[in-house]
Amino acid sequence: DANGNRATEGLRVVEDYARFALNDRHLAALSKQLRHELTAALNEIPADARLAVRDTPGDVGTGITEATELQREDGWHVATASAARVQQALRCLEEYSKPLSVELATRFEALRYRMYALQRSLGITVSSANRLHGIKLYVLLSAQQTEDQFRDRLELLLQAGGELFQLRDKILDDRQLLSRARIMRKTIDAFSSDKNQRPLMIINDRPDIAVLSSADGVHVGQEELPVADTRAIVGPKQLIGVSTHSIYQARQAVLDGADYIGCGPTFPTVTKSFSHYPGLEFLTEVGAEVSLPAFAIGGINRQRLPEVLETGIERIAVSSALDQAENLVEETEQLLQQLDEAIDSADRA
Ligand code: TZP
Repeated sequence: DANGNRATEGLRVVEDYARFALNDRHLAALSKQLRHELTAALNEIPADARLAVRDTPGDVGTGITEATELQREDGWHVATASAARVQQALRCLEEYSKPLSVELATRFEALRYRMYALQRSLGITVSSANRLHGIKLYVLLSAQQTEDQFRDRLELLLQAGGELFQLRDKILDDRQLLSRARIMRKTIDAFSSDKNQRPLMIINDRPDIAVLSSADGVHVGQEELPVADTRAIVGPKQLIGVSTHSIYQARQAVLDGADYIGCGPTFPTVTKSFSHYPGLEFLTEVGAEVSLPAFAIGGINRQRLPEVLETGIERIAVSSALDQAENLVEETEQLLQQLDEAIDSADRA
């Protein structure tokens, strides 16, 4: 009875964090589903039997408190402590159910595993929001030019305020790609020596190149390595981004441990051909239920940006808009300004 209360109450605290602090409908729904399934499992033990053994005034544990139980820095620490308590309570339920029913113990065990996954998704959502805080423009760079031209272009983009760059080139051979990635690392480091403040560098598709070039992350598509295998290569610190083309893929990426998602293609684009365009409707779905950083991608330019922002997605990834720009710096600055203004007016509203 005590552990049933502990676990369901703790789950409600976690759910409220997802719902009210993160505005994350997906994670709030998963918390609620878990809470309801836990209640169903607890109902295997009749409610009157549970109430009959309840003796809160006589419980020797209610008076045992540690000072640290009352110290919580912020809402996130409250949610984390609750998530840990839910796991502990589920473990107690599992162990003490064993003499009663192995089947019930197994149900509690399965719920505990789901709680671990939920805790991870919540943790990554919070840490990614911090790591990508304020980053609204994600620039995809191909590297067909000479090394000097590539470096010059990146320098211009950095001066224009670019904050996140992805090296994406499907034509260069491995050695050329690695060499461009290392140039990218050096150019960004020369621009900003503060490791915690410098613009981020992501490598498309290739965790090996991301490691060898000390990139800040790697981006994978639905047909590339899964997140868990990518993580095994790049280690715990690098960001992992995942391309998603439907709300199901977006939800799955959150559960798989992605640090951010790309969502598209939004509009037809010259950069890549697709048979299906999930478009603005998909962005609206993501905006309504996923709080993990999400970048709209595909055919986005200054003219189309307002439609994208109306979906609730505040971040974009662009390639051709800048490739086709007459003035690269001006175009980048204008895009950044448009994104800033939209977020400022949303904040005011
Ligand atoms: N995935 C969907 S669209 C795209 C990728 C990699 C390319 C970028 O689109 P655009 O139109 O060049 O900005």
